[in-house]
Amino acid sequence: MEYSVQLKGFIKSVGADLVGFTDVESLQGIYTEPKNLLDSFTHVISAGVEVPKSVFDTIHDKPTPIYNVVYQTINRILDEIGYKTSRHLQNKGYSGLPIPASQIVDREKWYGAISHKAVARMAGLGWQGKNLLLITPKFGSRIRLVTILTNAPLKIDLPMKNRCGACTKCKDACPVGAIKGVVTEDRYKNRNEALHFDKCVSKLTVEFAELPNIDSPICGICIKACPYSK
Ligand code: B12
Repeated sequence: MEYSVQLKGFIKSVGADLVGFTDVESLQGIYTEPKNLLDSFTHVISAGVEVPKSVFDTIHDKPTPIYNVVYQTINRILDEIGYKTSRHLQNKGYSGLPIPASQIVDREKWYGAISHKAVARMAGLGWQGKNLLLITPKFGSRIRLVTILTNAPLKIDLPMKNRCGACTKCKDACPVGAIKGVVTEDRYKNRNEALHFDKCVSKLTVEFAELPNIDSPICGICIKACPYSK
C-alpha cells in the first residue's frame, strides 16, 4: 500500500496531472495487440496530462497548427512518463512496460495496442462520455493518456459514475454529426454505439490531415465543447 502512494507521487513528479491504478482482471475482454499483451502482468497504471485550456481558444471549426504541436509535445511527455515510470518500477524489482501514447498498430481497424481510455476509466480517472472520450471532473476531455503494465502489487482505484446527464454539447458541436448522443452507464459496447465512426475517421484522417501544418489525425472540437473542459 505504501508503495502505491509513493509511486503515484513519483508519476506526478515526472509530469502527470492524474494517476490511477487498476488490475488486469478489471480489463477482462479488452482488445490488445498482441493478444497476450497482459499475460505477464497483474496491474495497470493510467496517467494523464492536461492540454492547456488556451489551446482550445485557437480552435473553432478545425484543428490549428498550435494544437498540432502541443498534441505532439504532450505525446512526447506521456511517452517519457511511461518510460520513467517503467524504469522506476524496474529499479524496485518489478516489471514495467510503457504503452505508447498515440501509436496506431492496426490502421484498418484503427486500434492501438490497448485502449488507454478503458484503462483510465477502470483506474478511476473519469468516465466515458458521449464523445467516446474519457472525461475527468477536473479537466473534462482536455486530458491525454498513457498506460504502463506492471506486476507491482498496487492498491487499485475504482471507476467513476458517468456525469454526462442530458448534455448534448459535443453532439451539437461535431462538424460531421458523428456523435450520436447515446448515454452509457459504464462503457459503449463498441465505437459505433456512440459514434458514426466512419464520419469521424474520414474528417480527421482525410480532410483535416490535408490542412497546412497539421500532420496528425486531430480535431479537438468535441473536447472544446465539453462543459467539463472549460
Ligand atoms: C486510433 C485512434 C484514433 C482514431 C480512431 C478513434 C477511435 N474512436 O477509436 C482516430 C484517428 C479517428 C482518432 C480520433 C481521435 N482521437 Co484518438 N486515438 C486512437 C488510439 C491510438 C487507439 C484507439 C483504439 O485502440 N481504439 C479501439 C477501441 C476499441 O477502443 P476505444 O476507442 O478506446 O473505445 C472502447 C473502449 O474504451 C471501451 N471501454 C471503455 N471502458 C472499458 C472497460 C473494459 C473492461 C473494456 C473491455 C472496454 C472498455 O469502450 C469503447 C467502445 O468499445 C488512441 C490511443 C490508445 N492506445 O488508446 C487514441 C486516443 C483514443 N485518441 C485520443 C483523442 C483525444 C482523439 C481525438 C479527440 C483527436 C484529437 N486529439 O484531437 C479524436 C476523437 C475521436 C472520438 N470522438 O472518438 C485520446 C483520448 C483521450 C481521452 N481523454 O479520452 C487517445 C487515448 C490518445 C491519448 N494518448 O490520449 N483516434
